[in-house]
Amino acid sequence: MKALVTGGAGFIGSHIAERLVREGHQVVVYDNFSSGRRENLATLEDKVEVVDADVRDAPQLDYRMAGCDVVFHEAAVVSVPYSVEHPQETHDVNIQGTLNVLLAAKKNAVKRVVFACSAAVYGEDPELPKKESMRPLPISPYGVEKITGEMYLQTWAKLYGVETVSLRYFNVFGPRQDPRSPYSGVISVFVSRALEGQTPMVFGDGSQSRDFVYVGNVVDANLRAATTPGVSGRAYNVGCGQRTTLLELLGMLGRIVGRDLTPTHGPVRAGDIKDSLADISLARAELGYSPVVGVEEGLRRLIEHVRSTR
Ligand code: UD2
Repeated sequence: MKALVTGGAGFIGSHIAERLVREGHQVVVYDNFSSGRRENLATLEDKVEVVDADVRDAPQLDYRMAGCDVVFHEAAVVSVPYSVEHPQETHDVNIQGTLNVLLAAKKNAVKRVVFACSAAVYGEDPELPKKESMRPLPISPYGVEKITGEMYLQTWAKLYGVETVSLRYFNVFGPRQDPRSPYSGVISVFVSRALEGQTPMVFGDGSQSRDFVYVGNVVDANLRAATTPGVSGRAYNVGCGQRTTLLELLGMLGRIVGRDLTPTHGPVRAGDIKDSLADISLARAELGYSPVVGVEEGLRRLIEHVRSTR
């Protein structure tokens, strides 16, 4: 098949592109390189078509989608705090950009669009685990943008016969997640600190928990979402179905790197939720998804990767 991956030079998008190429598919990487990086495509040189363009550029998207069977829409401004500071910009990229993808998909008769949604749609409702049937209650522009994208997808499936699947990612981690941004995921920050001999900083007492999911599992969910029949218009949680506190995470990391990683503590980060956990039974039942790489194994792979690229 021919696939277009928006955000294909980014953290998750580049892993999807890599897997598609490995399976013999034709791939167009569509990325404006605002957070995506050329290095993320190092293994794909000459194997993919790279388009340096923005999802806000509707004519360009339309043009590049010609002949594509599937679109993986990973491009987004992915930071919750950034969306709070810059709601207009994140609206333009995350909502208008998604609408542009869907318009182009309809025009080009793309068979299926798979969308990178987020656990941010659940907001701060303390009920755990999160199930797809719960009412979305986002508490940030980012969460509003992601649930809006998802609703557009559902509408497209009903109105225009473009098949769509939305994947609500929990805390994804793995190689190529940039540790240098102020919005970096906690695992990328902790791993980079651990390997540089620095002390990690925990915001709060470290008892907060997240459903950390290794990027390889997320790629697997994407491929299944693209190819499983009879799931159009649906949304699925993509996590590990297991909760890890930050202190447990540091314990695992310490064992792997062979160092004591007792952290320093700072104030609780504004807007943080306490706990997060996905119910992944729907994805298991309908997509055959299974998070085969657990958190600890994922950490090992990430550390191996970071060490090998230093
Ligand atoms: C995740 C997603 C975000 C959105 C949100 C929805 C990532 C990177 N972000 O945000 O896109 O979907 O979930 O709820 O997956 N922390 C520290 N020390 C550090 C960095 C972070 O203690 O140096 C804490 C932080 O305060 C938080 C936890 O680690 O309690 C996880 O933070 P995060 O930024 O990795 O992810 P999260 O859950 O805020």
